[in-house]
Amino acid sequence: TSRRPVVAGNWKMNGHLELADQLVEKFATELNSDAVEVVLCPPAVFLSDLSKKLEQNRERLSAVELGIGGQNASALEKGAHTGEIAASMLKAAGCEYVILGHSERRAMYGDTPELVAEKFAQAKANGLTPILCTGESEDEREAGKTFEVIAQDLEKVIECNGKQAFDNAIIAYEPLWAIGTGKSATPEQAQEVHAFIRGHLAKIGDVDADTVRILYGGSVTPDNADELFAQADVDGGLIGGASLVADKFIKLCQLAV
Ligand code: G2H
Repeated sequence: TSRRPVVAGNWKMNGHLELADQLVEKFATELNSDAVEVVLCPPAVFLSDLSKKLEQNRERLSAVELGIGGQNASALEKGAHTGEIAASMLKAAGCEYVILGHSERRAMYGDTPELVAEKFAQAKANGLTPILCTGESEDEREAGKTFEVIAQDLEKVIECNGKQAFDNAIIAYEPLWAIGTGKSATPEQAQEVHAFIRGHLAKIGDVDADTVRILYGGSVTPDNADELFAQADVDGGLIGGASLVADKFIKLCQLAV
């Protein structure tokens, strides 16, 4: 099976529209390939402007498969929820994707496996492709619980969304100890977990697990990406820090081709 790789930039609470200008310029002149799906996930307030920018440059970017995504979405449809953003609003702002359950949200903003599964449902209902993040902490890895933790995240999503939940979804494996630490997982460590995820999906879901893209995230840089992306079950990356530097991000997109 050939899975088109995905390289997604998670800007987190960083970046500015000038970065988007730099990226558009680079994509137009240095990528010229639709063999990789590129996703930009800036802070939500930039989404509409970014979407317009891409539209204005549609001709120049015609060879590139480029989309935008949110970094989070509400588990609810609408209503009195100050500060929240509905999946339908992300869609209206031009998003095709949304990152869900990033470990920073799980650690600091109350994203439990159940809540993430409900967000996933809202994303799906509004035509967004969820990029579901999952991964173990250092303690969990040392206690031999890596697979258990990840299995629980996947199972909750299926419990809440049905066995076909992952038919149009992306998974990002992000070991917590590798996030923003400069200490990436080794290619072997990543491959082992990615293979587990694919196998587990095949077991608990009713989708062709061979078609599901599984990204690696956690301190990916142009220096370590080549080997990570070369692993059989690694279908690209979710990039934090390096997505904020246009030169590095474009390099990562090229490496994924
Ligand atoms: C992991 C990753 C992007 P970084 O959170 O989601 O960030 O590449 O900075 O480790």
